[in-house]
Amino acid sequence: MKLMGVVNVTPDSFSDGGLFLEPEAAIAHGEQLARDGADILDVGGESTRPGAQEVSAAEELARTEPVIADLEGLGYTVSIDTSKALVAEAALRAGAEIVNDVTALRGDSEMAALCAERQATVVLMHMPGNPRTMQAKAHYGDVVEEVKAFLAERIEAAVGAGIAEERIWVDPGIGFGKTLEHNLELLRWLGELRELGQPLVVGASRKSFIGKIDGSPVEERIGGSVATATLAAAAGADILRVHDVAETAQALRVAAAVLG
Ligand code: HH2
Repeated sequence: MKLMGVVNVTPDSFSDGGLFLEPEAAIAHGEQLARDGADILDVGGESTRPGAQEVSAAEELARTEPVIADLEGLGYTVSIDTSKALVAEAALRAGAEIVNDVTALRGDSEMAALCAERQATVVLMHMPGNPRTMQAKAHYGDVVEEVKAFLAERIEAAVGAGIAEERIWVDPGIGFGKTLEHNLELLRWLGELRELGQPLVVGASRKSFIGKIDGSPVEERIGGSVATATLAAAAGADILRVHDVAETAQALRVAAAVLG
Protein backbone atom coordinates (compact mmCIF):
# COMPACT_ATOMS: atom_id res chain seq x y z
CA MET A 1 0.00 0.00 0.00
CA LYS A 2 1.33 3.41 -1.01
CA LEU A 3 0.15 6.80 0.16
CA MET A 4 0.15 9.64 -2.37
CA GLY A 5 0.11 12.98 -0.56
CA VAL A 6 -1.59 15.90 -2.30
CA VAL A 7 0.46 19.08 -2.86
CA ASN A 8 -1.85 21.62 -4.53
CA VAL A 9 0.05 24.67 -5.79
CA THR A 10 -3.20 26.46 -6.68
CA PRO A 11 -5.29 29.40 -5.48
CA ASP A 12 -8.58 27.54 -5.89
CA SER A 13 -8.39 23.81 -5.08
CA PHE A 14 -11.58 22.75 -3.37
CA SER A 15 -10.08 21.86 0.00
CA ASP A 16 -6.78 23.72 0.34
CA GLY A 17 -6.74 26.31 -2.45
CA GLY A 18 -4.40 29.23 -1.74
CA LEU A 19 -2.67 27.60 1.24
CA PHE A 20 0.41 26.48 -0.69
CA LEU A 21 0.57 28.79 -3.70
CA GLU A 22 4.06 30.09 -2.85
CA PRO A 23 6.74 27.53 -3.79
CA GLU A 24 8.30 27.63 -0.31
CA ALA A 25 4.95 26.83 1.31
CA ALA A 26 4.26 24.01 -1.15
CA ILE A 27 7.73 22.50 -0.64
CA ALA A 28 7.41 22.68 3.15
CA HIS A 29 3.98 21.05 2.89
CA GLY A 30 5.37 18.28 0.69
CA GLU A 31 8.20 17.65 3.15
CA GLN A 32 5.69 17.45 6.01
CA LEU A 33 3.53 14.96 4.09
CA ALA A 34 6.62 12.82 3.43
CA ARG A 35 7.49 12.87 7.14
CA ASP A 36 3.88 11.90 7.85
CA GLY A 37 4.29 8.80 5.68
CA ALA A 38 3.61 9.77 2.06
CA ASP A 39 5.43 7.52 -0.43
CA ILE A 40 4.63 9.78 -3.38
CA LEU A 41 4.03 13.55 -3.51
CA ASP A 42 1.42 14.50 -6.12
CA VAL A 43 2.08 18.08 -7.22
CA GLY A 44 -0.70 19.91 -9.08
CA GLY A 45 -0.97 23.44 -10.47
CA GLU A 46 -4.57 23.44 -11.72
CA SER A 47 -7.76 22.69 -9.82
CA THR A 48 -10.03 20.08 -11.42
CA ARG A 49 -13.06 20.85 -9.27
CA PRO A 50 -16.28 21.41 -11.27
CA GLY A 51 -16.28 24.94 -12.70
CA ALA A 52 -12.64 25.71 -11.82
CA GLN A 53 -10.83 28.43 -13.74
CA GLU A 54 -8.71 27.08 -16.62
CA VAL A 55 -4.99 27.79 -16.21
CA SER A 56 -2.50 28.34 -19.06
CA ALA A 57 0.31 25.80 -19.48
CA ALA A 58 2.84 28.56 -18.72
CA GLU A 59 1.18 29.40 -15.41
CA GLU A 60 0.69 25.75 -14.42
CA LEU A 61 4.33 25.02 -15.28
CA ALA A 62 5.59 28.04 -13.31
CA ARG A 63 3.62 26.87 -10.25
CA THR A 64 4.71 23.25 -10.32
CA GLU A 65 8.23 23.00 -11.76
CA PRO A 66 10.20 24.66 -8.90
CA VAL A 67 8.27 22.66 -6.31
CA ILE A 68 8.95 19.38 -8.13
CA ALA A 69 12.64 20.18 -8.63
CA ASP A 70 13.10 20.87 -4.92
CA LEU A 71 11.11 17.86 -3.68
CA GLU A 72 12.90 15.55 -6.12
CA GLY A 73 16.21 17.04 -4.99
CA LEU A 74 15.31 16.11 -1.43
CA GLY A 75 14.93 12.50 -2.55
CA TYR A 76 11.15 12.16 -2.72
CA THR A 77 9.15 10.35 -5.40
CA VAL A 78 7.06 12.95 -7.19
CA SER A 79 4.06 12.76 -9.50
CA ILE A 80 2.70 15.62 -11.59
CA ASP A 81 -1.09 16.06 -11.59
CA THR A 82 -1.68 17.53 -15.04
CA SER A 83 -3.43 16.95 -18.35
CA LYS A 84 -1.01 19.13 -20.33
CA ALA A 85 2.01 17.58 -22.08
CA LEU A 86 4.06 20.79 -21.73
CA VAL A 87 3.60 20.77 -17.97
CA ALA A 88 4.27 17.03 -17.73
CA GLU A 89 7.41 17.38 -19.84
CA ALA A 90 8.86 20.07 -17.56
CA ALA A 91 7.90 18.01 -14.51
CA LEU A 92 9.61 14.89 -15.87
CA ARG A 93 12.70 16.95 -16.66
CA ALA A 94 12.63 18.26 -13.09
CA GLY A 95 12.59 14.69 -11.79
CA ALA A 96 8.95 13.60 -11.53
CA GLU A 97 8.46 9.89 -12.26
CA ILE A 98 4.68 9.65 -12.47
CA VAL A 99 2.16 11.53 -14.65
CA ASN A 100 -1.26 11.67 -13.00
CA ASP A 101 -3.61 12.65 -15.81
CA VAL A 102 -7.29 13.00 -14.85
CA THR A 103 -8.21 12.86 -18.55
CA ALA A 104 -6.51 9.46 -18.95
CA LEU A 105 -4.38 10.76 -21.87
CA ARG A 106 -7.40 12.18 -23.76
CA GLY A 107 -6.83 15.84 -22.90
CA ASP A 108 -3.64 16.50 -24.87
CA SER A 109 -2.73 14.60 -28.03
CA GLU A 110 0.99 14.81 -27.15
CA MET A 111 0.67 13.29 -23.69
CA ALA A 112 0.73 9.55 -24.49
CA ALA A 113 3.83 9.77 -26.70
CA LEU A 114 5.63 11.88 -24.10
CA CYS A 115 4.92 9.37 -21.30
CA ALA A 116 5.99 6.48 -23.54
CA GLU A 117 9.22 8.15 -24.56
CA ARG A 118 10.12 9.25 -21.04
CA GLN A 119 9.13 5.87 -19.56
CA ALA A 120 6.91 7.60 -17.00
CA THR A 121 4.40 5.74 -14.89
CA VAL A 122 0.91 7.02 -15.78
CA VAL A 123 -2.29 7.20 -13.76
CA LEU A 124 -5.34 6.75 -15.98
CA MET A 125 -8.43 8.15 -14.25
CA HIS A 126 -12.09 7.82 -15.19
CA MET A 127 -13.99 11.03 -15.91
CA PRO A 128 -16.85 11.48 -18.37
CA GLY A 129 -16.10 14.56 -20.52
CA ASN A 130 -13.98 17.20 -18.81
CA PRO A 131 -14.18 19.04 -15.46
CA ARG A 132 -16.57 21.61 -16.95
CA THR A 133 -18.98 19.07 -18.45
CA MET A 134 -18.57 16.04 -16.19
CA GLN A 135 -21.42 16.58 -13.72
CA ALA A 136 -23.95 16.86 -16.58
CA LYS A 137 -22.65 13.46 -17.75
CA ALA A 138 -23.24 11.65 -14.46
CA HIS A 139 -25.54 9.07 -16.05
CA TYR A 140 -24.72 5.38 -16.07
CA GLY A 141 -26.50 2.06 -16.44
CA ASP A 142 -24.03 0.09 -14.31
CA VAL A 143 -21.44 2.59 -13.10
CA VAL A 144 -18.92 -0.05 -12.03
CA GLU A 145 -19.07 -1.88 -15.38
CA GLU A 146 -18.88 1.38 -17.35
CA VAL A 147 -15.91 2.72 -15.40
CA LYS A 148 -14.18 -0.63 -15.79
CA ALA A 149 -14.81 -0.69 -19.56
CA PHE A 150 -13.54 2.89 -19.91
CA LEU A 151 -10.36 2.07 -18.00
CA ALA A 152 -9.81 -1.10 -20.05
CA GLU A 153 -10.10 0.97 -23.23
CA ARG A 154 -7.66 3.60 -21.88
CA ILE A 155 -5.15 0.88 -20.88
CA GLU A 156 -5.33 -0.45 -24.43
CA ALA A 157 -4.80 3.06 -25.84
CA ALA A 158 -1.83 3.67 -23.53
CA VAL A 159 -0.21 0.34 -24.45
CA GLY A 160 -0.88 1.12 -28.12
CA ALA A 161 1.01 4.39 -27.67
CA GLY A 162 4.03 2.51 -26.34
CA ILE A 163 3.54 2.82 -22.58
CA ALA A 164 4.67 -0.37 -20.86
CA GLU A 165 1.83 -2.20 -19.11
CA GLU A 166 3.79 -2.31 -15.83
CA ARG A 167 3.81 1.49 -15.80
CA ILE A 168 0.04 1.92 -15.96
CA TRP A 169 -2.09 2.62 -12.86
CA VAL A 170 -5.88 3.02 -12.94
CA ASP A 171 -8.28 5.14 -10.88
CA PRO A 172 -12.13 5.18 -10.80
CA GLY A 173 -12.16 8.99 -10.43
CA ILE A 174 -14.24 9.36 -7.28
CA GLY A 175 -16.22 12.63 -7.56
CA PHE A 176 -15.55 13.14 -11.26
CA GLY A 177 -18.92 13.09 -13.07
CA LYS A 178 -20.60 10.96 -10.42
CA THR A 179 -23.53 11.34 -8.03
CA LEU A 180 -23.31 10.30 -4.39
CA GLU A 181 -24.79 6.91 -5.26
CA HIS A 182 -22.28 6.37 -8.11
CA ASN A 183 -19.36 7.15 -5.78
CA LEU A 184 -20.71 4.76 -3.14
CA GLU A 185 -21.26 1.99 -5.72
CA LEU A 186 -17.69 2.37 -6.97
CA LEU A 187 -16.26 2.28 -3.44
CA ARG A 188 -18.48 -0.71 -2.57
CA TRP A 189 -17.38 -2.69 -5.64
CA LEU A 190 -13.79 -1.48 -5.87
CA GLY A 191 -12.57 -5.08 -5.98
CA GLU A 192 -14.10 -5.44 -9.47
CA LEU A 193 -11.55 -2.94 -10.82
CA ARG A 194 -8.69 -5.13 -9.65
CA GLU A 195 -9.63 -7.44 -12.49
CA LEU A 196 -8.07 -4.88 -14.84
CA GLY A 197 -4.75 -6.20 -13.55
CA GLN A 198 -3.13 -2.80 -12.93
CA PRO A 199 -2.31 -1.06 -9.63
CA LEU A 200 -5.46 0.68 -8.37
CA VAL A 201 -5.39 4.32 -7.22
CA VAL A 202 -8.27 5.77 -5.16
CA GLY A 203 -8.69 9.49 -4.42
CA ALA A 204 -11.68 10.16 -2.18
CA SER A 205 -10.02 12.53 0.27
CA ARG A 206 -12.21 15.41 1.54
CA LYS A 207 -14.53 15.08 -1.46
CA SER A 208 -18.07 16.39 -1.55
CA PHE A 209 -19.70 12.94 -1.40
CA ILE A 210 -18.63 12.87 2.27
CA GLY A 211 -20.42 16.16 2.86
CA LYS A 212 -23.49 14.80 1.07
CA ILE A 213 -23.64 11.96 3.60
CA ASP A 214 -23.42 14.02 6.79
CA GLY A 215 -23.54 17.68 5.82
CA SER A 216 -19.90 18.29 6.80
CA PRO A 217 -18.06 21.25 5.24
CA VAL A 218 -14.80 20.51 3.42
CA GLU A 219 -12.57 21.31 6.43
CA GLU A 220 -14.40 18.74 8.56
CA ARG A 221 -14.16 15.64 6.37
CA ILE A 222 -11.04 13.98 7.76
CA GLY A 223 -12.97 11.21 9.55
CA GLY A 224 -14.94 10.38 6.41
CA SER A 225 -11.77 10.51 4.32
CA VAL A 226 -9.89 8.16 6.64
CA ALA A 227 -12.83 5.74 6.82
CA THR A 228 -13.03 5.66 3.03
CA ALA A 229 -9.27 5.19 2.63
CA THR A 230 -9.25 2.32 5.13
CA LEU A 231 -12.15 0.58 3.39
CA ALA A 232 -10.52 1.14 -0.01
CA ALA A 233 -7.30 -0.41 1.28
CA ALA A 234 -9.23 -3.41 2.60
CA ALA A 235 -10.93 -3.76 -0.81
CA GLY A 236 -7.57 -3.94 -2.57
CA ALA A 237 -6.59 -0.39 -3.50
CA ASP A 238 -2.82 -0.12 -4.02
CA ILE A 239 -2.32 3.65 -3.87
CA LEU A 240 -4.42 6.10 -1.82
CA ARG A 241 -4.34 9.78 -2.87
CA VAL A 242 -4.95 11.74 0.34
CA HIS A 243 -4.56 15.18 1.90
CA ASP A 244 -4.37 13.95 5.53
CA VAL A 245 -1.41 11.61 5.33
CA ALA A 246 -0.62 11.25 9.06
CA GLU A 247 -4.20 10.34 9.99
CA THR A 248 -4.54 7.92 7.07
CA ALA A 249 -1.18 6.27 7.80
CA GLN A 250 -2.22 5.69 11.42
CA ALA A 251 -5.59 4.23 10.41
CA LEU A 252 -3.87 1.85 7.99
CA ARG A 253 -1.34 0.77 10.63
CA VAL A 254 -4.10 -0.04 13.10
CA ALA A 255 -6.25 -1.79 10.47
CA ALA A 256 -3.25 -3.90 9.40
CA ALA A 257 -2.49 -4.82 13.03
CA VAL A 258 -6.08 -5.88 13.68
CA LEU A 259 -6.34 -7.87 10.46
CA GLY A 260 -3.02 -9.55 11.33
N1 HH2 B 1 -8.77 14.01 -7.48
C1 HH2 B 1 -8.42 15.31 -7.60
C2 HH2 B 1 -7.31 15.68 -8.37
N2 HH2 B 1 -6.54 14.74 -8.98
N3 HH2 B 1 -6.07 12.48 -9.45
C3 HH2 B 1 -6.39 11.18 -9.32
N4 HH2 B 1 -5.63 10.24 -9.90
N5 HH2 B 1 -7.48 10.76 -8.59
C4 HH2 B 1 -8.30 11.65 -7.98
O1 HH2 B 1 -9.30 11.22 -7.36
C5 HH2 B 1 -8.00 13.05 -8.08
C6 HH2 B 1 -6.85 13.43 -8.84
C7 HH2 B 1 -9.23 16.37 -6.90
O2 HH2 B 1 -8.69 16.65 -5.63
P1 HH2 B 1 -7.76 17.91 -5.28
O3 HH2 B 1 -6.46 17.85 -6.03
O4 HH2 B 1 -7.61 18.02 -3.81
O5 HH2 B 1 -8.60 19.16 -5.74
P2 HH2 B 1 -8.49 20.15 -6.97
O6 HH2 B 1 -8.70 19.35 -8.21
O7 HH2 B 1 -9.60 21.15 -6.70
O8 HH2 B 1 -7.12 20.77 -6.93
